[in-house]
Amino acid sequence: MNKRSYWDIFCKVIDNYGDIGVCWRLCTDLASRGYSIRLWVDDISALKWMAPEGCEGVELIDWGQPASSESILQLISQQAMPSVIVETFGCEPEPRYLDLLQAKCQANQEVSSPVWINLEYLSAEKYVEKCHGLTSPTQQYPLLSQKKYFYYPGYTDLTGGLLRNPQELQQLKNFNQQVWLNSQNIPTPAHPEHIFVSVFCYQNAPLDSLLDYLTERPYPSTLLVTECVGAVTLQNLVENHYSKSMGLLNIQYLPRMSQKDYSCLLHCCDLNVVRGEDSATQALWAKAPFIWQLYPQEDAYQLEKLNAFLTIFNIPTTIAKWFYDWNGASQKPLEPPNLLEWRQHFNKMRYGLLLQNDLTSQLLQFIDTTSQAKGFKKA
Ligand code: TRH
Repeated sequence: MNKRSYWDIFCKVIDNYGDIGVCWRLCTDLASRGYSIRLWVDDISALKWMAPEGCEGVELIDWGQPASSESILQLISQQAMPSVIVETFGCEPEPRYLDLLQAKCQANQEVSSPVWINLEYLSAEKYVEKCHGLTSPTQQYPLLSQKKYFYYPGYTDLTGGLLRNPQELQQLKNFNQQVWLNSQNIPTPAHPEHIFVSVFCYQNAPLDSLLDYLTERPYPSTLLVTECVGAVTLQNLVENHYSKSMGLLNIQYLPRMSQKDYSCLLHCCDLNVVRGEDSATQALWAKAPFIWQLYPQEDAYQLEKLNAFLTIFNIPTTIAKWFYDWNGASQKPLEPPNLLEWRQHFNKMRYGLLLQNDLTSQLLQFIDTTSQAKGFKKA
């Protein structure tokens, strides 16, 4: 695809940080491959700490601010067509934007119409393979694009893959962990059996399981608690139930960090507790095993998703019990994690996934094939 043409990516922040987290990761990955991106976000507040330095090649459009989106729309009316429109998680792009582009197509039938993608949520469920690449007619905007394509991330070859920025991963392999820990004021105890555990979770997390394991561990451990709603739950639990029985556990509460620093944290730890879909995907690329608290849904639907994930990777029962515990289907008693065994299993999983093409590479290929199929003219 011609790198001179640009992409418009739309994001609506529903709650938490996952929507904007995934969008930002996709944008920076595309920018690092030389593409120009306009990211339309209806609430940019999280990006202030997630991406304080911004990213060359990614222009932010504050879609929630009528004044700024108005002036941007005027600008767009004078510019060339985007080559790709990505609406994330069915968020529906700004209608005035679509009207403008459609009017352009009407005025000049020679103009290249963009490929319209709907990027969906990640799941290991079977339906993902069936639905990946399906289309739906864009009834109101036939001149702009006759259909949009559903793009499903996933864990198998028949899906759209997982976000994994090769350049960033290479840097993470080589970065100096000690220097990074020092920069975050995280002391490293000298004991050879000391472990770092990170936790990023929702407020209903069963943190007592984790605290029981770490306070009973016969060696020093440091629990690194990220800034999240679960941190308050943890603080209350420690004050009310564990204050006199901390054993060799040290707890450190961390401030909000950038997405890049959060990835560094995942790469420094011996066990990561993650939540939602973006942190769980990035934990896959770190060297440590992880426990995943999925985004809680109505009727505990997250358990369906969890079952699919555990099945696809053939996760052993001892590990699976911890995953169930963290997703509202506790199967106590839990055995303390055997980190060596856990690590071997997660490494196998990781090696298999690293053989697959990452999401951005696959998306670029998908767009190229789609553009050729519909006689797309390069800008
Ligand atoms: O915040 P989340 O719970 O997001 C959720 C899920 O993605 C869910 O599937 C979605 O439906 C819902 O949002 C709307 O968890 P997730 O997906 O891991 O996103 C967190 C993002 O925050 C991720 O990009 C990592 C980033 N992050 C930082 O940048 N700094 C930090 O300090 C921490 C803890 C996270």
